[in-house]
Amino acid sequence: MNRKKFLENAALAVPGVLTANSLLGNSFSSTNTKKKLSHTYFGKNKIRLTISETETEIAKGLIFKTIAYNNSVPGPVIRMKEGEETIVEVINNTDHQEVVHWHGQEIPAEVDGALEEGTPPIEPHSKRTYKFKPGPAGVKWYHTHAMTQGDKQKAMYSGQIGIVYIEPKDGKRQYKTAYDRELFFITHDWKYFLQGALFKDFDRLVYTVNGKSLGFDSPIKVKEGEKILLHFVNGNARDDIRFSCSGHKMKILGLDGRPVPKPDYVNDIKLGSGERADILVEMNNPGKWIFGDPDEERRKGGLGFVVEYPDQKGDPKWEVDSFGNRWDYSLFSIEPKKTKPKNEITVEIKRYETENGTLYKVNGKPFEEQEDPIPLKYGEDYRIHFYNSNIKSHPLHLHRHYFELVNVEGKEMSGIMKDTVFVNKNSYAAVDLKATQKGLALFHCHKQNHMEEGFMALFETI
Ligand SMILES: [Cu+2]
Repeated sequence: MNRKKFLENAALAVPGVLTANSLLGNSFSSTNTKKKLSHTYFGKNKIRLTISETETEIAKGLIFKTIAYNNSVPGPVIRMKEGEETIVEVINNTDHQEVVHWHGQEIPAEVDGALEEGTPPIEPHSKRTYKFKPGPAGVKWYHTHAMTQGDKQKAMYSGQIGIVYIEPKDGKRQYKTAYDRELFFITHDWKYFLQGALFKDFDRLVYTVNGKSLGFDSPIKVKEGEKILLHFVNGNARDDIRFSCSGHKMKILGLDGRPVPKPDYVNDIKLGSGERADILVEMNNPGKWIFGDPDEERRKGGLGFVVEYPDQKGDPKWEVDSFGNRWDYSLFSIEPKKTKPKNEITVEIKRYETENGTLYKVNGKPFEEQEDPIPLKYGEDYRIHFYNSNIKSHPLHLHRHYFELVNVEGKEMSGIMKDTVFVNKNSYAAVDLKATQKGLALFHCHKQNHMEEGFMALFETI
Protein backbone atom coordinates (compact mmCIF):
# COMPACT_ATOMS: atom_id res chain seq x y z
CA MET A 1 0.00 0.00 0.00
CA ASN A 2 1.47 3.36 -0.89
CA ARG A 3 1.57 6.16 1.63
CA LYS A 4 -1.15 8.17 -0.04
CA LYS A 5 -3.51 5.21 0.05
CA PHE A 6 -2.61 4.55 3.66
CA LEU A 7 -3.31 8.15 4.54
CA GLU A 8 -6.73 7.97 2.88
CA ASN A 9 -7.60 4.80 4.77
CA ALA A 10 -6.36 6.15 8.05
CA ALA A 11 -8.37 9.30 7.56
CA LEU A 12 -11.45 7.22 6.78
CA ALA A 13 -11.04 5.09 9.88
CA VAL A 14 -10.89 8.09 12.16
CA PRO A 15 -12.43 11.04 10.35
CA GLY A 16 -10.18 14.04 10.30
CA VAL A 17 -7.18 12.55 12.05
CA LEU A 18 -4.04 11.91 10.12
CA THR A 19 -2.87 9.00 12.17
CA ALA A 20 -0.27 8.13 9.54
CA ASN A 21 2.02 10.94 10.60
CA SER A 22 4.73 8.75 12.05
CA LEU A 23 4.87 6.72 8.85
CA LEU A 24 5.27 9.75 6.67
CA GLY A 25 8.29 11.05 8.43
CA ASN A 26 11.08 9.78 6.22
CA SER A 27 10.11 11.40 2.96
CA PHE A 28 11.82 14.70 3.66
CA SER A 29 14.64 15.90 5.79
CA SER A 30 13.34 16.51 9.27
CA THR A 31 14.91 19.90 9.65
CA ASN A 32 14.24 21.39 13.00
CA THR A 33 12.15 24.41 12.11
CA LYS A 34 11.78 25.64 15.68
CA LYS A 35 14.28 28.44 15.35
CA LYS A 36 14.81 30.73 18.25
CA LEU A 37 12.17 33.45 18.09
CA SER A 38 13.43 36.96 17.83
CA HIS A 39 12.58 39.12 20.79
CA THR A 40 9.19 40.61 20.06
CA TYR A 41 9.24 43.30 22.73
CA PHE A 42 12.08 45.71 23.34
CA GLY A 43 10.45 47.89 25.97
CA LYS A 44 7.03 48.96 27.23
CA ASN A 45 4.72 49.27 24.21
CA LYS A 46 7.69 48.67 21.91
CA ILE A 47 7.42 45.81 19.46
CA ARG A 48 9.86 44.51 16.90
CA LEU A 49 8.90 42.41 13.89
CA THR A 50 11.41 40.99 11.46
CA ILE A 51 10.20 39.87 8.05
CA SER A 52 12.36 37.14 6.61
CA GLU A 53 12.37 33.84 4.79
CA THR A 54 11.85 30.90 7.08
CA GLU A 55 10.97 27.24 7.03
CA THR A 56 7.83 25.99 8.64
CA GLU A 57 6.84 22.37 9.21
CA ILE A 58 3.07 22.04 8.90
CA ALA A 59 2.98 18.24 9.21
CA LYS A 60 5.69 15.75 10.00
CA GLY A 61 8.23 16.08 7.23
CA LEU A 62 6.15 18.61 5.26
CA ILE A 63 8.21 21.74 5.31
CA PHE A 64 7.36 24.93 3.46
CA LYS A 65 9.77 27.72 2.73
CA THR A 66 7.88 30.96 3.21
CA ILE A 67 8.13 34.49 4.52
CA ALA A 68 7.12 35.12 8.11
CA TYR A 69 7.31 37.45 11.10
CA ASN A 70 10.03 36.69 13.67
CA ASN A 71 10.78 33.33 12.02
CA SER A 72 7.45 31.94 13.11
CA VAL A 73 4.19 30.95 11.40
CA PRO A 74 1.99 32.47 12.65
CA GLY A 75 3.93 35.44 14.02
CA PRO A 76 3.84 36.03 17.78
CA VAL A 77 0.56 37.02 19.49
CA ILE A 78 1.17 40.72 20.05
CA ARG A 79 -0.38 42.37 23.06
CA MET A 80 -1.07 46.09 22.90
CA LYS A 81 -2.79 48.48 25.31
CA GLU A 82 -5.76 50.43 24.05
CA GLY A 83 -4.96 54.11 23.59
CA GLU A 84 -1.31 53.89 24.75
CA GLU A 85 1.20 55.04 22.19
CA THR A 86 2.91 51.99 20.73
CA ILE A 87 5.99 51.72 18.57
CA VAL A 88 6.32 48.87 16.12
CA GLU A 89 9.68 48.55 14.43
CA VAL A 90 9.56 46.41 11.30
CA ILE A 91 12.73 45.10 9.71
CA ASN A 92 12.33 43.84 6.16
CA ASN A 93 14.98 41.24 5.36
CA THR A 94 13.44 40.33 2.01
CA ASP A 95 14.29 41.49 -1.53
CA HIS A 96 10.90 43.10 -2.09
CA GLN A 97 8.81 45.92 -0.62
CA GLU A 98 6.61 44.98 2.31
CA VAL A 99 3.86 46.61 4.33
CA VAL A 100 2.23 45.40 7.57
CA HIS A 101 -1.51 45.98 7.90
CA TRP A 102 -3.12 46.29 11.36
CA HIS A 103 -6.48 44.73 10.56
CA GLY A 104 -9.37 46.01 12.66
CA GLN A 105 -7.69 49.03 14.22
CA GLU A 106 -8.96 52.58 13.92
CA ILE A 107 -5.59 54.19 13.30
CA PRO A 108 -4.35 56.80 10.78
CA ALA A 109 -3.84 55.87 7.11
CA GLU A 110 -0.08 56.58 7.33
CA VAL A 111 0.35 53.64 9.70
CA ASP A 112 -2.64 51.42 8.83
CA GLY A 113 -0.57 49.43 6.37
CA ALA A 114 -2.02 49.81 2.87
CA LEU A 115 0.02 51.44 0.11
CA GLU A 116 -3.24 52.53 -1.57
CA GLU A 117 -4.03 54.67 1.49
CA GLY A 118 -0.59 56.24 1.45
CA THR A 119 1.18 54.11 4.07
CA PRO A 120 4.84 54.17 2.97
CA PRO A 121 6.29 50.77 2.03
CA ILE A 122 9.13 49.13 3.92
CA GLU A 123 11.87 48.96 1.32
CA PRO A 124 13.87 45.73 0.82
CA HIS A 125 16.54 45.24 3.50
CA SER A 126 15.46 48.28 5.47
CA LYS A 127 13.48 49.27 8.50
CA ARG A 128 10.36 51.31 9.18
CA THR A 129 8.74 52.35 12.43
CA TYR A 130 5.00 52.55 12.92
CA LYS A 131 3.75 54.65 15.82
CA PHE A 132 0.06 54.64 16.82
CA LYS A 133 -2.46 54.41 19.62
CA PRO A 134 -4.02 50.94 19.33
CA GLY A 135 -7.77 50.49 19.43
CA PRO A 136 -10.50 49.63 19.86
CA ALA A 137 -9.95 46.79 22.35
CA GLY A 138 -10.24 43.16 21.37
CA VAL A 139 -8.83 40.62 18.95
CA LYS A 140 -7.30 42.03 15.80
CA TRP A 141 -4.65 40.66 13.54
CA TYR A 142 -1.72 41.72 11.42
CA HIS A 143 -0.71 40.58 7.99
CA THR A 144 1.12 41.73 4.91
CA HIS A 145 -0.79 43.95 2.50
CA ALA A 146 1.68 43.48 -0.34
CA MET A 147 0.47 42.10 -3.66
CA THR A 148 1.60 38.80 -5.15
CA GLN A 149 3.21 40.24 -8.32
CA GLY A 150 2.18 36.96 -9.91
CA ASP A 151 3.79 34.73 -7.27
CA LYS A 152 1.09 32.79 -5.40
CA GLN A 153 3.39 32.00 -2.50
CA LYS A 154 3.72 35.70 -1.71
CA ALA A 155 1.46 38.31 -0.11
CA MET A 156 -1.32 36.81 2.05
CA TYR A 157 -0.47 33.35 0.71
CA SER A 158 2.79 33.50 2.67
CA GLY A 159 3.21 32.95 6.40
CA GLN A 160 2.95 36.66 7.20
CA ILE A 161 0.03 36.45 9.63
CA GLY A 162 -0.34 36.97 13.36
CA ILE A 163 -2.83 37.90 16.09
CA VAL A 164 -2.98 41.20 17.97
CA TYR A 165 -4.81 41.41 21.27
CA ILE A 166 -5.62 44.93 22.44
CA GLU A 167 -6.24 45.05 26.17
CA PRO A 168 -9.06 47.43 27.20
CA LYS A 169 -7.78 50.71 28.61
CA ASP A 170 -9.71 50.48 31.86
CA GLY A 171 -7.87 47.25 32.69
CA LYS A 172 -11.13 45.32 32.77
CA ARG A 173 -11.98 42.25 30.79
CA GLN A 174 -13.81 42.76 27.53
CA TYR A 175 -16.43 40.16 28.43
CA LYS A 176 -18.36 39.98 31.71
CA THR A 177 -18.89 36.23 31.30
CA ALA A 178 -16.49 34.32 33.54
CA TYR A 179 -13.73 32.25 31.95
CA ASP A 180 -10.50 30.67 33.17
CA ARG A 181 -8.25 30.85 30.16
CA GLU A 182 -7.89 32.53 26.79
CA LEU A 183 -6.49 30.74 23.77
CA PHE A 184 -5.69 32.22 20.37
CA PHE A 185 -6.05 30.41 17.06
CA ILE A 186 -5.39 31.54 13.51
CA THR A 187 -5.91 29.46 10.38
CA HIS A 188 -3.98 29.52 7.16
CA ASP A 189 -4.42 28.03 3.68
CA TRP A 190 -1.39 26.75 1.76
CA LYS A 191 -2.86 25.49 -1.51
CA TYR A 192 -0.17 26.95 -3.72
CA PHE A 193 2.68 25.52 -1.66
CA LEU A 194 1.62 21.98 -2.51
CA GLN A 195 1.78 22.37 -6.25
CA GLY A 196 4.46 20.29 -7.89
CA ALA A 197 5.17 16.58 -7.83
CA LEU A 198 7.39 16.70 -4.76
CA PHE A 199 4.46 16.82 -2.35
CA LYS A 200 2.26 14.04 -3.78
CA ASP A 201 2.02 12.24 -0.45
CA PHE A 202 0.51 15.29 1.17
CA ASP A 203 -1.87 16.50 -1.49
CA ARG A 204 -4.72 16.94 0.97
CA LEU A 205 -2.81 18.95 3.50
CA VAL A 206 -3.43 22.58 2.79
CA TYR A 207 -4.69 24.01 6.08
CA THR A 208 -3.11 24.81 9.40
CA VAL A 209 -4.30 26.16 12.72
CA ASN A 210 -1.52 28.05 14.49
CA GLY A 211 0.86 26.79 11.81
CA LYS A 212 0.24 23.07 12.23
CA SER A 213 -2.19 20.76 10.48
CA LEU A 214 -4.62 18.62 12.48
CA GLY A 215 -2.88 15.75 14.20
CA PHE A 216 0.60 17.23 14.01
CA ASP A 217 0.56 19.71 16.88
CA SER A 218 0.51 18.58 20.53
CA PRO A 219 -3.05 18.41 21.88
CA ILE A 220 -4.38 21.32 23.92
CA LYS A 221 -4.58 20.03 27.50
CA VAL A 222 -7.79 20.96 29.31
CA LYS A 223 -9.42 20.16 32.65
CA GLU A 224 -13.00 19.27 33.36
CA GLY A 225 -14.99 22.32 34.44
CA GLU A 226 -12.63 24.77 32.81
CA LYS A 227 -14.17 27.62 30.82
CA ILE A 228 -12.07 28.62 27.85
CA LEU A 229 -12.41 31.68 25.68
CA LEU A 230 -11.25 30.81 22.17
CA HIS A 231 -10.21 33.71 19.98
CA PHE A 232 -10.50 32.35 16.47
CA VAL A 233 -9.18 34.17 13.38
CA ASN A 234 -9.61 33.21 9.73
CA GLY A 235 -6.12 34.13 8.54
CA ASN A 236 -6.51 32.47 5.15
CA ALA A 237 -5.47 34.12 1.93
CA ARG A 238 -8.78 33.14 0.38
CA ASP A 239 -10.74 30.19 1.76
CA ASP A 240 -13.85 30.47 3.90
CA ILE A 241 -13.92 28.12 6.85
CA ARG A 242 -16.30 26.61 9.35
CA PHE A 243 -15.31 25.59 12.85
CA SER A 244 -16.92 23.42 15.47
CA CYS A 245 -15.85 22.27 18.93
CA SER A 246 -17.04 18.68 18.66
CA GLY A 247 -18.53 17.24 21.84
CA HIS A 248 -18.94 20.72 23.29
CA LYS A 249 -21.26 23.71 23.18
CA MET A 250 -20.00 26.89 21.57
CA LYS A 251 -21.26 30.24 22.77
CA ILE A 252 -20.42 33.22 20.60
CA LEU A 253 -19.54 36.24 22.75
CA GLY A 254 -18.02 38.47 20.11
CA LEU A 255 -17.33 38.98 16.43
CA ASP A 256 -14.30 40.70 14.89
CA GLY A 257 -13.08 41.37 18.43
CA ARG A 258 -16.17 43.26 19.62
CA PRO A 259 -18.86 41.93 21.99
CA VAL A 260 -22.17 41.07 20.28
CA PRO A 261 -25.44 42.38 21.77
CA LYS A 262 -26.86 38.87 22.32
CA PRO A 263 -24.40 36.00 22.84
CA ASP A 264 -25.85 32.73 21.59
CA TYR A 265 -25.04 29.06 20.98
CA VAL A 266 -24.18 27.79 17.52
CA ASN A 267 -23.36 24.41 16.01
CA ASP A 268 -20.50 25.86 14.09
CA ILE A 269 -19.14 29.18 12.99
CA LYS A 270 -18.56 30.32 9.44
CA LEU A 271 -15.85 32.86 8.78
CA GLY A 272 -14.52 34.42 5.61
CA SER A 273 -10.92 35.55 5.35
CA GLY A 274 -10.27 38.29 7.91
CA GLU A 275 -13.24 37.55 10.19
CA ARG A 276 -12.87 36.62 13.87
CA ALA A 277 -15.06 35.02 16.55
CA ASP A 278 -14.70 34.93 20.33
CA ILE A 279 -16.12 31.61 21.48
CA LEU A 280 -16.79 30.47 25.04
CA VAL A 281 -16.47 26.72 25.57
CA GLU A 282 -17.07 24.93 28.82
CA MET A 283 -14.99 21.78 29.16
CA ASN A 284 -17.62 19.37 30.45
CA ASN A 285 -17.20 16.26 28.31
CA PRO A 286 -13.99 14.39 29.22
CA GLY A 287 -12.27 12.70 26.31
CA LYS A 288 -10.04 13.45 23.40
CA TRP A 289 -11.79 15.67 20.89
CA ILE A 290 -11.18 17.24 17.52
CA PHE A 291 -12.06 20.90 17.29
CA GLY A 292 -12.10 21.65 13.59
CA ASP A 293 -13.94 22.25 10.35
CA PRO A 294 -17.21 20.29 9.98
CA ASP A 295 -16.44 20.14 6.27
CA GLU A 296 -14.70 16.78 6.00
CA GLU A 297 -12.48 17.78 3.12
CA ARG A 298 -11.13 20.79 4.97
CA ARG A 299 -10.74 18.84 8.21
CA LYS A 300 -8.82 16.12 6.41
CA GLY A 301 -6.90 18.96 4.84
CA GLY A 302 -5.62 19.81 8.31
CA LEU A 303 -8.11 22.36 9.58
CA GLY A 304 -8.39 21.60 13.27
CA PHE A 305 -6.61 20.67 16.46
CA VAL A 306 -7.00 18.15 19.27
CA VAL A 307 -8.23 18.93 22.78
CA GLU A 308 -7.39 16.43 25.50
CA TYR A 309 -8.64 15.95 29.06
CA PRO A 310 -6.36 14.19 31.59
CA ASP A 311 -5.82 10.40 31.44
CA GLN A 312 -7.22 9.84 27.97
CA LYS A 313 -6.29 7.03 25.63
CA GLY A 314 -7.12 6.23 22.02
CA ASP A 315 -7.86 8.37 19.02
CA PRO A 316 -9.56 11.74 19.16
CA LYS A 317 -13.27 11.79 18.39
CA TRP A 318 -15.23 13.91 15.99
CA GLU A 319 -18.90 14.13 16.99
CA VAL A 320 -21.07 17.08 16.20
CA ASP A 321 -24.52 17.22 17.75
CA SER A 322 -27.07 19.93 17.34
CA PHE A 323 -26.12 22.07 20.28
CA GLY A 324 -27.28 25.32 18.84
CA ASN A 325 -28.18 27.28 15.79
CA ARG A 326 -26.99 27.42 12.22
CA TRP A 327 -24.57 30.27 11.59
CA ASP A 328 -26.34 33.55 10.93
CA TYR A 329 -25.20 37.01 12.05
CA SER A 330 -28.76 37.95 13.04
CA LEU A 331 -28.66 35.38 15.90
CA PHE A 332 -26.57 37.85 17.85
CA SER A 333 -28.77 40.88 17.30
CA ILE A 334 -31.49 42.01 19.69
CA GLU A 335 -33.80 43.78 17.26
CA PRO A 336 -33.79 45.41 13.84
CA LYS A 337 -32.42 48.92 13.67
CA LYS A 338 -35.13 51.57 13.87
CA THR A 339 -33.26 54.67 12.74
CA LYS A 340 -31.64 55.31 9.41
CA PRO A 341 -28.73 57.64 8.64
CA LYS A 342 -29.60 60.45 6.24
CA ASN A 343 -26.66 59.69 3.94
CA GLU A 344 -26.71 56.61 1.76
CA ILE A 345 -24.06 55.09 -0.46
CA THR A 346 -24.47 52.25 -2.93
CA VAL A 347 -21.59 49.93 -3.73
CA GLU A 348 -22.24 47.38 -6.46
CA ILE A 349 -19.79 44.62 -7.24
CA LYS A 350 -19.84 42.84 -10.59
CA ARG A 351 -17.63 40.12 -11.95
CA TYR A 352 -16.54 39.62 -15.55
CA GLU A 353 -14.63 36.96 -17.42
CA THR A 354 -12.23 38.64 -19.83
CA GLU A 355 -9.41 37.52 -22.14
CA ASN A 356 -7.00 38.26 -19.31
CA GLY A 357 -8.97 36.38 -16.66
CA THR A 358 -11.49 37.44 -14.05
CA LEU A 359 -12.14 41.11 -13.48
CA TYR A 360 -14.15 42.68 -10.67
CA LYS A 361 -15.71 46.11 -11.00
CA VAL A 362 -16.78 48.21 -8.05
CA ASN A 363 -19.48 50.66 -9.16
CA GLY A 364 -18.57 50.03 -12.77
CA LYS A 365 -14.80 50.19 -12.58
CA PRO A 366 -11.94 47.96 -11.45
CA PHE A 367 -9.66 49.58 -8.89
CA GLU A 368 -7.01 50.69 -11.41
CA GLU A 369 -9.57 52.71 -13.37
CA GLN A 370 -11.26 54.41 -10.43
CA GLU A 371 -10.45 58.10 -10.31
CA ASP A 372 -11.87 59.55 -7.13
CA PRO A 373 -12.38 57.96 -3.71
CA ILE A 374 -15.94 57.61 -2.41
CA PRO A 375 -16.31 60.78 -0.31
CA LEU A 376 -17.39 60.84 3.35
CA LYS A 377 -17.88 63.94 5.50
CA TYR A 378 -16.20 63.84 8.88
CA GLY A 379 -18.68 63.22 11.71
CA GLU A 380 -21.58 62.25 9.43
CA ASP A 381 -23.48 58.98 9.51
CA TYR A 382 -23.84 56.77 6.45
CA ARG A 383 -25.68 53.67 5.38
CA ILE A 384 -23.67 51.69 2.84
CA HIS A 385 -25.58 49.24 0.64
CA PHE A 386 -23.44 46.47 -0.78
CA TYR A 387 -24.94 44.73 -3.79
CA ASN A 388 -22.88 41.62 -4.45
CA SER A 389 -24.18 41.11 -7.99
CA ASN A 390 -22.04 38.15 -8.95
CA ILE A 391 -21.67 34.42 -8.57
CA LYS A 392 -19.08 34.43 -5.77
CA SER A 393 -19.29 35.05 -2.04
CA HIS A 394 -16.97 37.65 -0.55
CA PRO A 395 -15.75 38.83 2.84
CA LEU A 396 -15.99 42.62 2.44
CA HIS A 397 -13.45 44.48 4.52
CA LEU A 398 -13.19 48.20 5.21
CA HIS A 399 -9.91 49.40 6.66
CA ARG A 400 -9.67 51.66 9.72
CA HIS A 401 -13.37 51.38 10.63
CA TYR A 402 -15.95 49.31 12.43
CA PHE A 403 -19.42 49.37 10.94
CA GLU A 404 -22.76 48.15 12.29
CA LEU A 405 -24.56 45.37 10.44
CA VAL A 406 -28.12 46.44 9.67
CA ASN A 407 -29.17 44.00 6.96
CA VAL A 408 -27.55 40.85 5.64
CA GLU A 409 -29.43 39.00 2.89
CA GLY A 410 -32.74 40.54 3.90
CA LYS A 411 -32.37 39.85 7.62
CA GLU A 412 -32.47 43.06 9.61
CA MET A 413 -30.30 43.46 12.68
CA SER A 414 -28.56 45.96 14.93
CA GLY A 415 -25.69 46.34 17.36
CA ILE A 416 -23.22 43.97 15.70
CA MET A 417 -19.99 45.86 15.06
CA LYS A 418 -17.60 44.38 12.49
CA ASP A 419 -14.80 45.34 10.14
CA THR A 420 -15.54 42.55 7.66
CA VAL A 421 -18.95 41.35 6.48
CA PHE A 422 -19.45 38.11 4.61
CA VAL A 423 -21.88 38.34 1.70
CA ASN A 424 -23.04 35.32 -0.23
CA LYS A 425 -23.24 35.15 -4.00
CA ASN A 426 -25.89 37.35 -5.62
CA SER A 427 -26.72 38.84 -2.29
CA TYR A 428 -27.00 42.07 -0.34
CA ALA A 429 -25.73 43.58 2.88
CA ALA A 430 -26.11 47.00 4.47
CA VAL A 431 -23.99 48.56 7.17
CA ASP A 432 -24.06 51.84 9.07
CA LEU A 433 -20.86 53.79 9.45
CA LYS A 434 -19.85 56.96 11.23
CA ALA A 435 -17.11 58.83 9.39
CA THR A 436 -14.68 59.33 12.26
CA GLN A 437 -11.41 58.39 10.53
CA LYS A 438 -10.01 61.22 8.43
CA GLY A 439 -8.17 60.35 5.24
CA LEU A 440 -8.22 57.36 2.93
CA ALA A 441 -9.63 53.97 3.86
CA LEU A 442 -9.33 50.96 1.61
CA PHE A 443 -12.37 48.78 0.94
CA HIS A 444 -11.81 45.39 -0.62
CA CYS A 445 -12.68 41.74 -0.77
CA HIS A 446 -10.40 39.99 1.72
CA LYS A 447 -9.63 37.17 -0.69
CA GLN A 448 -6.20 37.94 -2.11
CA ASN A 449 -7.12 36.80 -5.62
CA HIS A 450 -10.32 38.87 -5.81
CA MET A 451 -8.51 41.93 -4.49
CA GLU A 452 -5.95 41.58 -7.24
CA GLU A 453 -8.70 41.13 -9.82
CA GLY A 454 -9.89 44.70 -9.26
CA PHE A 455 -12.09 44.24 -6.16
CA MET A 456 -10.93 47.32 -4.24
CA ALA A 457 -12.07 50.92 -3.77
CA LEU A 458 -11.06 53.85 -1.63
CA PHE A 459 -13.22 55.86 0.74
CA GLU A 460 -12.02 59.26 1.88
CA THR A 461 -13.19 61.18 4.93
CA ILE A 462 -12.68 64.92 4.71
CU1 LIG B 1 -13.99 38.20 -2.94
